[in-house]
Amino acid sequence: IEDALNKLGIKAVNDGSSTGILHFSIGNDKDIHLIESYSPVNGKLIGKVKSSTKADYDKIITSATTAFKVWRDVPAPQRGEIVRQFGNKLRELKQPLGKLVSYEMGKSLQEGYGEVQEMIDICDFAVGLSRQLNGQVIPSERPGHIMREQWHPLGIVGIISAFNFPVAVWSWNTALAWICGDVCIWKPSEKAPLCGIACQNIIAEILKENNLPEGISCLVNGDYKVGEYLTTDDRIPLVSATGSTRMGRIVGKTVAERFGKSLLELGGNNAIIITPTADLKVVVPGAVFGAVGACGQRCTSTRRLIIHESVYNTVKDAIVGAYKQIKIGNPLDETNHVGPLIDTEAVNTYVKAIEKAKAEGGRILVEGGVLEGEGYESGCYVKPVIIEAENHFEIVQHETFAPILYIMKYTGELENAIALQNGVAQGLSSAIMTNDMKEAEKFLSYAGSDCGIANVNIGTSGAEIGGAFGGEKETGGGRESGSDAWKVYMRRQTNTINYSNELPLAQGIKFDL
Ligand code: UN1
Repeated sequence: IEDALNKLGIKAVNDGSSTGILHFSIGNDKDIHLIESYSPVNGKLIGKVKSSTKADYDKIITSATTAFKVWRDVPAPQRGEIVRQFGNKLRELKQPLGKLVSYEMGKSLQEGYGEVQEMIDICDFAVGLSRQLNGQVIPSERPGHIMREQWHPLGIVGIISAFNFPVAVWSWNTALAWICGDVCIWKPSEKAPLCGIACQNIIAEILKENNLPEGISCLVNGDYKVGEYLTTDDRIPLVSATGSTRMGRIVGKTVAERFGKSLLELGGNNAIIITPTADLKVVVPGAVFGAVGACGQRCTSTRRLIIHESVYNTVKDAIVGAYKQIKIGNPLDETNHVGPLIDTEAVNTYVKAIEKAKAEGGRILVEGGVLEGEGYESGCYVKPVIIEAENHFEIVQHETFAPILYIMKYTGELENAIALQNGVAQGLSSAIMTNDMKEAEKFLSYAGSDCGIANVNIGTSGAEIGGAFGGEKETGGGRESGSDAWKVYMRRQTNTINYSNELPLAQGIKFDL
């Protein structure tokens, strides 16, 4: 990992001195608070990062404000060129950055690389988009008039991201925000601060090489208190926040109070419906990867399987059988499927959730437990669990960020499965496994899944960047990444232009003087 850190320009420190906020001075010494980043892989300290003070924040916001005035003057396709260079740098650094993601956050190395690939993909997408921030021309009801719509940069975009996708979620926001002409201030999760510094180093170098102000990309570190600097600051017109519903409720309210916009990407409680015609070859890897990938810490992780009674036992046996093959261990070893949870607090939450499910009447099909002994010294490795449960159990209604899969039966028609699937407070991702065209279309119809993402014959996780990503209900309603998600990073302006010599009023109103 030292080699990866070196390539990413991070000097690991174990001596109490600080790293981070590389581009802004450190403020008053007595205010210094260090965030320690421990790897869940082996429990070792990777480094310490200085938590931003209010004084740091004030400097940063000034730097961002000045940078915005420069950046908005740069034509959009040229902004795209900067993002293209950023994407190329990520291609070069995919190995070390993917490795750092895996080491600091604990997801498998493959998934760490996959996350960096998502960053590269969104950069490519943003480069193309930088020539397509098109508005519309709208026919006017008045003679000699024309209407049009323009998209202007918003200003400073605040980004609050979670530990589970410590680099990709930032890039989905920032790559789009940049080509839109915005500048960004990012507060990464305090559980993965080194990933934040690595990304900041990469973009800072590119900005420098292009003689652009460093304030185009700013980094602040710290916990929710630092997040509050962003949410309460009316110089920040948009705050994009990814994390728990609890966090989103506070962020949404605080930002709305000052009439800011927020883009919320919150919890999921994602289900796969498995119908009588489902193909087991697709069901098993789809469900298992969905449930145990990133150790159940994706917001798109599969939490529930809703299986038709006629195939219930067959599907259950196949999935339980597949769980026996899962190898749990050091995520940097590519023969392992599942790495650790983020920290021991997450382990406690996992343990408690299993107890609660049992107390509510859940039946354990694959036993869980915290792993001990050689290779598991960090105390963060747990066994993926399968529990037969009912949808209405309180614990099933709740998102637990851990590899716990609840399975349940539906009887009769697909409508019954859809009712279960929609019968939770969250609305992020959903899937149906079926070879029946009518069932697939019904699931995708207005009467089907109520989620932002609805898939057919693939699982709930692993979305491509080209689509808009996000969900309804307690998931927060935000959309980021592909499709026309860019529009949230811009302000829309409607123009009516009169090129006649008269001044006719709209709606035929007469106002003769
Ligand atoms: C998240 O967990 O916050 O669809 C994002 C997926 C990934 C992104 C997940 N592309 O699973």
